[in-house]
Amino acid sequence: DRDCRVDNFEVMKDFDKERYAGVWYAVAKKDPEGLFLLDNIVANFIIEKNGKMTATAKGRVRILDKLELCANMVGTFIETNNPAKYRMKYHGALAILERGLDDHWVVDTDYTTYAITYACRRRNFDGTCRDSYSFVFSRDINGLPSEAQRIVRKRQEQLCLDRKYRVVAHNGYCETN
Ligand code: FEN
Repeated sequence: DRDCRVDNFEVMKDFDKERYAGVWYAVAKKDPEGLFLLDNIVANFIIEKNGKMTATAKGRVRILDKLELCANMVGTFIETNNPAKYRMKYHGALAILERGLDDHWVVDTDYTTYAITYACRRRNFDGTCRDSYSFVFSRDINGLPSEAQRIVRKRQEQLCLDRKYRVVAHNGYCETN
């Protein structure tokens, strides 16, 4: 009954990047395999004068098993035929940080309260996702109102990721480091 094939996931219809721009706080995330941002994740989406979307993201990382730092990541977004489906090229301000090219799908947003994004890095042969990550973003660092939480939970189920998310803590780490 539930279709977990990535190509059949619904994404935001008539996605408007101008309304999406600005600061979003990650309040929950589903991690991919390997290295990732730990917590204190804040993204700032910008529409450049040429109309292209870029973003910066900060988040705490632990490198070399010991050292904690605040990673400053930069993403540039490549548009596709679907306005809610981007390819995101990203890199860190520090060379030790990972770089890559991921999907960046805006699954749902009301632009003023919540957003949920999805990236599938590796697919199984049946079209389901082998390695994904997903963010629940909020305009408010303190989290989402219950109406938005209800919508987000439904979207998480539709992405076949229900109960895979962890809360993203915010303690100001990346404002001082
Ligand atoms: C997103 C918001 C829009 C802008 C960007 C986003 C994605 C950021 C990603 C960050 C990955 C960070 C990693 C850090 C790292 C969607 C939030 C850009 C995908 C992988 C380590 C950890 C340990 C180590 C080296 C590097 O590289 N961490 O020894």
